[in-house]
Amino acid sequence: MRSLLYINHQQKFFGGFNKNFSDSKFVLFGVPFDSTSSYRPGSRFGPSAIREASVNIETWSWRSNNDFENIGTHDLGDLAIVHGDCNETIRRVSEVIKEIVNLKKIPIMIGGEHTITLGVAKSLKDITILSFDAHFDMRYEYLSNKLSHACIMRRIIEEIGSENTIVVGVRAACKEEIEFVKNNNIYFISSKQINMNSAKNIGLILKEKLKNKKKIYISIDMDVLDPSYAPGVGNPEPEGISVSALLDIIEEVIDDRILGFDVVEVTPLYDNGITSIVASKIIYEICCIASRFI
Ligand SMILES: [Mn+2]
Repeated sequence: MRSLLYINHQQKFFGGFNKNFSDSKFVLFGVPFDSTSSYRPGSRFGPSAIREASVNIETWSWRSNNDFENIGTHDLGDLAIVHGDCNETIRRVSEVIKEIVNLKKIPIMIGGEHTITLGVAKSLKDITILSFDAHFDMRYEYLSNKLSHACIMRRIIEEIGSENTIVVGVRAACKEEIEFVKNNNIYFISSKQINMNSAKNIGLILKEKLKNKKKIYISIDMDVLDPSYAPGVGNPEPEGISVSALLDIIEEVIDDRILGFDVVEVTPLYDNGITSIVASKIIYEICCIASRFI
């Protein structure tokens, strides 16, 4: 059976290897769920596309002077989701996140549609969610659905409070959302503010804003990036930010308070492969940056 040596299992795990659970600070899982996508579905295929991309790029981080291979993750696999049942899927996300955090590990969740982040807000207390997103996602309901991806930050605010919710890179909104943001004093930074300034300075402003917060969770909707960097998303929006700007900002805000992060909305059906690669790169970089502090 010498020929079995030629069989390659590396694409099963993020990064091409699976560190054992007890030695891993980072614990990754996929949530292949896209029940409420209103435009371009397919983010249920995101986790496997991101894993496949991850084994095809290099792991050295020039930002951190470190190698993701020195850090690694334990890849749990994918959550058993319930297609069509947002409530149950979100409940399962929240149970898994709670257990990982209770074990003093950092969860990395790969989506899936953005709705899954509500599971995080439901399971963790005293957190601030820093959401990188082209959209506010703050409609009260969308197409008669209060659990739509287009309402998810509104539901998150109901869980953790408007003072603990920050949206960065936003550039798409409806009138209802603009009024809601104004009335509730929600802090946001538009993509225009980022594109007209140095991303590092924007990061420093955010760092200051976060200075009294206890725990920080980062949610990255890939549509925060300009569609030229990340075409494979459910709702692309022009005038986004660059990959470098996103990582420059993240580099300034991450410290030992990071509780976990997610990368959502990659839709491989509309991708030329780049979006999954960028998603993998973002995960590698965040792990390398966070490892300086934890
Ligand atoms: Mn979005």
